[in-house]
Amino acid sequence: MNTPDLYRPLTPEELGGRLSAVPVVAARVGEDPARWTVKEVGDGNLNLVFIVEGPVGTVIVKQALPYVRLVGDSWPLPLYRAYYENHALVRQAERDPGSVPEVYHFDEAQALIVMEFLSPHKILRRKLIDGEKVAGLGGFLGRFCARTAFRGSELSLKSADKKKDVGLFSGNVEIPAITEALVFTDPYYDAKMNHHTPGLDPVVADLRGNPHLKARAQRMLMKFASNTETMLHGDLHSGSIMSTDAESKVIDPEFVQYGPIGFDVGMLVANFLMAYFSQPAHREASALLSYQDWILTVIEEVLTAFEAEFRTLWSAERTGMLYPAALFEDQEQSSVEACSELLAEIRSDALGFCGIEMHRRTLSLAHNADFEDIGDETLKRRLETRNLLMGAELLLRAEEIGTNGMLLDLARQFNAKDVS
Ligand code: SR1
Ligand code: MG
Repeated sequence: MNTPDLYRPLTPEELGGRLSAVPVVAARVGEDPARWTVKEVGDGNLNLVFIVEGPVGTVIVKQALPYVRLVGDSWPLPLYRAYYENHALVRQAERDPGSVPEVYHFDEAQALIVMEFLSPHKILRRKLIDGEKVAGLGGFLGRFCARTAFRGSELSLKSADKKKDVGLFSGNVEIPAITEALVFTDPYYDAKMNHHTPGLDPVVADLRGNPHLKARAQRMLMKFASNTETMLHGDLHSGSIMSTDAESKVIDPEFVQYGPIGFDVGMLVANFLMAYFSQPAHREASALLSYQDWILTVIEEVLTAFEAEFRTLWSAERTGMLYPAALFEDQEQSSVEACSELLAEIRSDALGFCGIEMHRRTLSLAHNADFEDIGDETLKRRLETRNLLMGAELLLRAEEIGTNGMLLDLARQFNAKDVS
C-alpha cells in the first residue's frame, strides 16, 4: 500500500526530472527530459493528468491527488485509489483485450500510472455534444460490459479467486462511499453539496416528496453496496470513454468495486440518454432529429450487444460454480431459460441504476457538460425536466420496460413532452 510521506504531486516543470529515471518511461518518451513537453490536461473531478511528449513518443501520466479536485482539500481522498485503478486496468485488459489503455508503469507511492496516450481520441462526452458519430460504439461498449461482467463473476472465475479479489477491492472504501452518497442518496434530499437549475424546484420537490421513489433508489443502493456479482468499472459514463470516429477505449476505472452486473450498463445508458435529451441545445434543427436517432441506435446496440455477448459467454465460458453444466447440459436440460431469466433481472437492475444516474447528474454535486454547457437557462431547465421525469419512470417501472423498443419509445415520448 502507499507510503504517503514519499508522495508529492507532480508539476509539469518537475515531471521530467522525476520520471526520466524510470526506464520504461524513458524508453517510451526519450531519455533526455529537457526534450520533453509536459502539459497538465486533467479536466475530471479527482486527479492530475499529464500529456508527456518527447522525441520517441507520448505517454499519459495520471496521478491521484489526496483530495477531491472538484471541491478542494476540504474533502480528503486516499491516494490508494490509484492502486485499485491499476488492478482494474490489468483485469479489464485480460477480460476484454484492447478495450483499455495499456499500462506502462505503476508507482504506488506516488499514486501514479503511466499509460498509453490515446490519439486522435477525444472524450466521448465532448463528441456527443459536438454531434460527432463513432462507428461501432454501441457494440464495443455492450461487449465490454458483458465480457468484464461475465469474466469477473463466478459464472466464469473459480470461486476462491473471485472471493480473494472481492477481498482485495474491498479496501477501496472511500470511493464507493462517494457513489453511495452522491449518486444514490443526495439527489433525493436537500444535501449540502447539491445544486440544480433554479426553475426545476417543482419537479425536484415532486421527486423528493415521493417515498416510493426514494425507497426504490435505496433498494438499488442496497444491491450496489451488498451484491458482489462482478468487478465493475464503477463510473462508466461518457467521460470515461475516449473515441476516434471508428475506435473507442474505456478509461478511468478508479471507481472499481465488486457490485451488481447491471450497474455499468445502466450508467452507460443513462449517459447516452442525457446526451439525447440535451441535444436540442447543441444542434441546429436540421441535424437534430437524425443525431438524436443515432444516439438511440447506440443505446439499442449497447443493450443488444451486451445480451448477445453474455449469451455467447454463457455457452462457451461458463466454468465457474454458478449455473454449472452439471445441473443443466449434463442432464440434457437446456440452460437457455435460466440465462434469459438472469438477463431480465440484470436488465431491470440496469434500468433502475440508469434512472438514478439521470437524477444525480442534474441534482447532486457532479453534473455533466451535456446540460452544464447550456447557456439558455430556460432551455436547460426544460431539457433537464424531461431527463428527470424519464429517470423517475425508469426507476419506478424498470421491470415493465422489457424490450429495447419500449425503452426507446419512452425516450422519444419524454423528448417530445411539453414541459414549458
Ligand atoms: C467527488 S467525485 C464526483 C464524481 O466524479 C467522478 O467521475 C464520479 O462520477 C463521481 O461521482
Ligand atoms: Mg473519472
